[in-house]
This record gives sequence, structure tokens and C-alpha cells, in this order.
Amino acid sequence: MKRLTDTERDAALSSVPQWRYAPERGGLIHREFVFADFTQAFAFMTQVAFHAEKADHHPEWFNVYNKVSITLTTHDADGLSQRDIGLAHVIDTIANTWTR
Ligand code: H2B
Repeated sequence: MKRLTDTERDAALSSVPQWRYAPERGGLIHREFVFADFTQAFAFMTQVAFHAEKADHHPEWFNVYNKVSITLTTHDADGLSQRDIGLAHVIDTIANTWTR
């Protein structure tokens, strides 16, 4: 999977406006989600995990109680690829069924 060019990246980022791009951290995107409680946060993580495993593209994430922060990057592309953008879209869709 190849890394997005600067132009491709700018276009892709505008399709996932709630994700922040962090070039200083090696070219990744990140977003924090807040749920009603731990049960909802973990249900969200479970749905994302099943999708990620099927797609063989996995989030780097950190959970404390009702918060989940997620980082997406593509190691073999050494930066952001279309797979990160695709996973961000799926994660947003899943989160929309849980967030208030
Ligand atoms: N997930 C993410 N987010 N980035 C990767 O580069 C990646 C992955 N690589 N999941 C995959 C697994 C790779 O290690 C396997 C062998 O396909």
C-alpha cells in the first residue's frame, strides 16, 4: 500500500474532517471518541476490531473508561495510505451508532 501524495492526502483528509493529521508524528491521523460509559466504549471497540481484522488494517488505540483515542497509520507505507482513510470512514460510521 503506497503512501498518499500531499495532494491526495489533503483531499482525503477533507473527507474525514473529525480526524486530525499529525505530520510531526510520522504522518498519522487521530481522533478521540467519548461514549456514555465503558460498556458503550468497549462495544464500539469490539465492532471496530472485527472490521479491522477482516480488512487486515488495525487501529492503534487507547481506552480509559468512556474515552477511546485512535491513531491510524500504515507502517509499510511509512505514513498515511488510503487504507487509513477507509478505516477512518468505517470507524466514524460505527461511532455514529453509539455517540450521543
Ligand atoms: N494496520 C495498520 N494500521 N497499519 C499497517 O501497516 C498494518 C496494519 N499492517 N495491520 C498489517 C496489519 C501487516 O502487518 C500485515 C502483515 O498485513
